[in-house]
Amino acid sequence: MKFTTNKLTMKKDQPKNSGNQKKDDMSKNTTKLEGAMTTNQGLKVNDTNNSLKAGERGASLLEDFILREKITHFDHERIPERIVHARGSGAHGYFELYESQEDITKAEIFTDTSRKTPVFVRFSTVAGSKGSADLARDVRGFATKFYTEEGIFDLVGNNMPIFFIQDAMKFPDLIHSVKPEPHREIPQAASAHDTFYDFVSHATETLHNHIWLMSDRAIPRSFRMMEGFGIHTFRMINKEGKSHFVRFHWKPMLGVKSITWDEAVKIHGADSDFHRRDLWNAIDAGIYPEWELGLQVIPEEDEHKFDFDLLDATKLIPEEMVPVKIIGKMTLNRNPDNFFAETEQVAFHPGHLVPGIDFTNDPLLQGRLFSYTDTQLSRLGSPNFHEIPINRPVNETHNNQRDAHMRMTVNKGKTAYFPNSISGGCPHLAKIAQGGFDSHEERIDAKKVRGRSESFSDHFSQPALFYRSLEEWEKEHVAGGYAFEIGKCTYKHIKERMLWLIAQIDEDLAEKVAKSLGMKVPDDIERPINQAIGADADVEKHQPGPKKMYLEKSPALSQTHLKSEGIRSRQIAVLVADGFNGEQLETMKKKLEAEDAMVKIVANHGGTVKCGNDNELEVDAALLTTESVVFDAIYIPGGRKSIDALSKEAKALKFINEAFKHCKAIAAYKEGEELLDATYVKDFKDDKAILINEEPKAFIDAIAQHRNWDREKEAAKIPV
Ligand code: HDD
Repeated sequence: MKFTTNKLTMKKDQPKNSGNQKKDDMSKNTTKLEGAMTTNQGLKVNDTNNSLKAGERGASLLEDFILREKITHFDHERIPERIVHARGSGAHGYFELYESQEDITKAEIFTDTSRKTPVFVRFSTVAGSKGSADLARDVRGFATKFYTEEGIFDLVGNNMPIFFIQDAMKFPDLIHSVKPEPHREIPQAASAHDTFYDFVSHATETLHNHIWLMSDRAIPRSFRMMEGFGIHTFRMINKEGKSHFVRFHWKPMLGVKSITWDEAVKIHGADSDFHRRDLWNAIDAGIYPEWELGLQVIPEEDEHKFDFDLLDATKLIPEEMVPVKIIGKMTLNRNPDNFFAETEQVAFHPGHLVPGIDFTNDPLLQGRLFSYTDTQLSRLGSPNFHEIPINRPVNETHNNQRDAHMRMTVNKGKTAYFPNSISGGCPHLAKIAQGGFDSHEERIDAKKVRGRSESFSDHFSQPALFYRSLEEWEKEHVAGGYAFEIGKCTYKHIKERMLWLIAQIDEDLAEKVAKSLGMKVPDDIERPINQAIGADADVEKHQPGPKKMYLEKSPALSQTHLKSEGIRSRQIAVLVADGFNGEQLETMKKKLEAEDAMVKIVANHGGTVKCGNDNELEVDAALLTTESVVFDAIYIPGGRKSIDALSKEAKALKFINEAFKHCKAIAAYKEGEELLDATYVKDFKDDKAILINEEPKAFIDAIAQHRNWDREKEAAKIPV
């Protein structure tokens, strides 16, 4: 009898040698939807709709193993979500090195320019559950898995260059305070509540990351428009064994762009998957997001030359003091085939390293090195999580670890120990010259203490530097962020303490926030705050001293000064009704699409919409199903009938008013101007991002500016 293999489970999805080692590796486990349906045991199934019964109306039979298999599998389909960073979106891509960095590292990904190293990146929010909305005010995770030929290297960072706390010991407290309050599980994916501010106001080391959280960095326009940071100081080790301190930076080619808080609130309802969809759609359309990788390199001998401690993860190293050296580029060019298999099961770990990269003694990093493997044991259920295809290295692994839940590898041979003679000594040890990892030798001569270095004590200079470095519009947003969040707290003493702490960062800022809250900035607060909290020693030690002024400003901290590239992938709504001017639309559309913008037809109804000469166009979104907050700009072509119809549609007017309020570019042509006259825009026609009867180039330039923040104060008065 001839044996046939089952197509569904055995068919390899991708050919070998696609040019991407990880894609080829994943193909071993990737299936296509074809062939006959079978049970998990390979038995062909001919009815998946009806259970086995005693008579058609009779009781179901326990014997029905097909029903039992289907339901049992379904019952167990969920795994625990990540304790933090539960909500995330991933994509595949590759990293290319511009120039060898052999002076500082022996890592092959950073020395061999001929390599195209596969990567998988997962972006995330921190506080919310897996199903929470994308536009929460939150830090964003930016975790990159490099599948190098020397093993996995994970850069598990965030979109802000610093962290809330200095020692991993405090991480559970930080996270418990920001997560929904335990008695009633409210609020979801939001830091604006009592317990978080109780913690922040008593742990002043949080204030730096916290002011970033109040800034626009916490409400990005897109994952593709965020920076990424490794945060900790790492080490790089070269062939000679010399160590340099290094901080990692990802710089997005599309620039760093954010939205307003009012938009964030509305996007929650309009499209709670906004960031996930945006990433997927851009990659699907071939507009691949790109980041350059940069390094801040500090020679070991300069370790103590700074006004802060390089081991303190709540401090950034201003780029003006140590420039970021750009060394390569990452491109994300492939969406996952299966969310669960890839984005959910991917397991990052700051301790996944390759030779040439090593840790420092940063106490936050040191604690992380324990936490990440530990969490995978409960989340993925077994120490074999490294065998899951998305986590598997592209190079072969050999060791004597065996068995445990869900072991996939069939380890041949009689021995599972080292040293052995029976298996010829294999797996044998790798010599350092042949790529074996060795930890950097560091002299440590110290007493065993449970404590923190005095050099970590300054909690106020850097939040102040950040605030000073922002442009006026960014400062306004920070003040608005504080006012919203503290305004949601219900304890007066927590609000007062926050105001007092903000005043230690910047008095004007505290005054602004206090005014919005209808409160006064207190002259002082009681110290120690409360004998009962047991944090007195800590609190006493970290009272604000004179702020250090190592830089007046760091321009690199403001979004305004970061590199930005045209209007690629920007979403432009063309607002029309039947009878619009097709030629005007075509002219504008061609120009926008030539710049890789994504043009969407938004009409007052679904289906198709007719232009003046009766040609029909597919509608991308009816006004009924969309909101202006999901677009970057609006174009209104002329056409008498179209403009007359839209002028009568309340939703069309709201669409324009809201886009205007959010400082977006709006262009109108011929009769289109009359639609603007029916909105609040009529009083702002000389605004630089309101373009009436202008060439497409002027519109493109205005979109490239992202927003016209100059109008924000006035536009904020618009009641939409
Ligand atoms: Fe963490 C996940 C980033 C401190 C413990 N962390 C996690 C993820 C990111 C970060 C991006 C999501 C990875 C993914 O997409 O799967 N974490 C950071 C950064 C930190 C940091 C930039 C400070 C600089 N983390 C930190 C500390 C601890 C943890 C101090 C514990 C002591 N982090 C975890 C974790 C998670 C995690 C509980 C949850 C899911 C996971 O690891 O795989 O172990």
